[in-house]
Amino acid sequence: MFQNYTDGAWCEGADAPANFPPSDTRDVIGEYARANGQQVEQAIASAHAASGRAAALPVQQRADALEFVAAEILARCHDLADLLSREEGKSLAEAPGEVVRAGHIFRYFAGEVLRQSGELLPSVRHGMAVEITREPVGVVAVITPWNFPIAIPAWKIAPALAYGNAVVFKPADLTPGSAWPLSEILSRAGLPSGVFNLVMGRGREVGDVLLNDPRVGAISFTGSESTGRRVAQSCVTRPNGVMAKFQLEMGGKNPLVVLADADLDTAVERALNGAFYSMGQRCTASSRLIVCDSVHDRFVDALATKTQALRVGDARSANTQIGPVVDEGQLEQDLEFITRAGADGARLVCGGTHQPVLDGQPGHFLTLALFVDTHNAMQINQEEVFGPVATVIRARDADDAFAIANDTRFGLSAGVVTTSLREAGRVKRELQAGMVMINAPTAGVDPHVPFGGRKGSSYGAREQCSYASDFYTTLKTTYLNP
Ligand code: UN1
Repeated sequence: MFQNYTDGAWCEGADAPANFPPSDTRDVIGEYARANGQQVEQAIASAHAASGRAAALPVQQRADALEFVAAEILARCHDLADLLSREEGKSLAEAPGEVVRAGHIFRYFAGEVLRQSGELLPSVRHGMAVEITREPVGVVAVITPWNFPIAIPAWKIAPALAYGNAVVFKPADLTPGSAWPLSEILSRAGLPSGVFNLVMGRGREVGDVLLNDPRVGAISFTGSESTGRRVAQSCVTRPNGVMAKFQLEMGGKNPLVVLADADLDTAVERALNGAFYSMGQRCTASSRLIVCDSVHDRFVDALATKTQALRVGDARSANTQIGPVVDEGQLEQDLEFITRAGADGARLVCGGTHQPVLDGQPGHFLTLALFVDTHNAMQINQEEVFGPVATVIRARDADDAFAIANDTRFGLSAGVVTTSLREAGRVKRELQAGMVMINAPTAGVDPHVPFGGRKGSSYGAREQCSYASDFYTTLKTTYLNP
């Protein structure tokens, strides 16, 4: 049984259900403790008591701890990727990339610990000076989704610790297996007791306690829009009247625009990658392919052929390119979206069928769905599916394509495929998204630059890199009159 970690000790949960992998539902990964409310409160109390020690930890020791975690993740990449692939269903071709990214993020923040600085300015009042410094927030709750079960925890926990906070980490209930080794490595990193805590379990139980406890000063959340809204509401209506800081990464309905001058092979490759890799289970997935009229038919033909050629199967089989959907609930949701799109008049070119058994294994397999003849107002183009489902929207020209691309409540990532430098510059200015990808897939981001979106996709400070300090620290302005 895999336990929770509180105040420097491994501890029981209220129960410990088994965790089943999506590629073979007969298999069991392990039994992972689920904390009850009281146990979550103990983890918060332990983080709260340790927050002074976290802030006072000498920077070299902090940097060494993060470097230790980075080195061990990278050294164990093969095994961690195998576990990730087995648990979440990301193919073995993709899983190592996520693990390496987690390692590199810890390494980046190990360096960042030693690069913290402040500012010293002359005051407008004669003889006085003003100093601007950053201080830790205190206790940070990290609430993460199942789709990047090691990289997203890494990009929240590493900066939280780097900037001197204590952490309570609540991984997704579907993927505790990938969160657990990361936590186990952190438990041996030389951090004082209570600085890092792990509480596994369900959002409604564990998450809600974290959201409502006034000792938690900041909540970093990635997940669904509806849960994001709940996080925001509870952070601003805390019973003690003190609002918590919060940072939300939620959905996307990311457009990939294919302009008339695009290189077609590039366009098809970017669309395949963005729409279907990681089973489309990425908030950065290219779910709307907006294609200019003059290249539309050729693009659709080529994309349909390549989509059907992608091999769906057991995530850990060597010739699988796309694994299963993460669980039964997500599969049902994907199928509902597919049925509704058909009823709304979208034409299914290929895929969209559940395969209950593949490679001789019972799993949540879904063939890759490509819809054409869709309009932007259809539900399939307005709601995030979070599955291997892509739609093509025909645009008259570039103006029409950009207008469609922006006609969404989301604004995380947006891509364009073009050979024109002029159009590339225009797209950078006009697309309403936190991240713009020119001739690159909308998904798959670098670890050392800001990550985040606009509109309904995100709220609060950006994640990753030195910009993460905006969330994980609070500024202090000191006036010095010598
Ligand atoms: C990526 O596209 O590389 O939940 C990362 C998600 C995002 C991470 C996407 N927060 O899908």
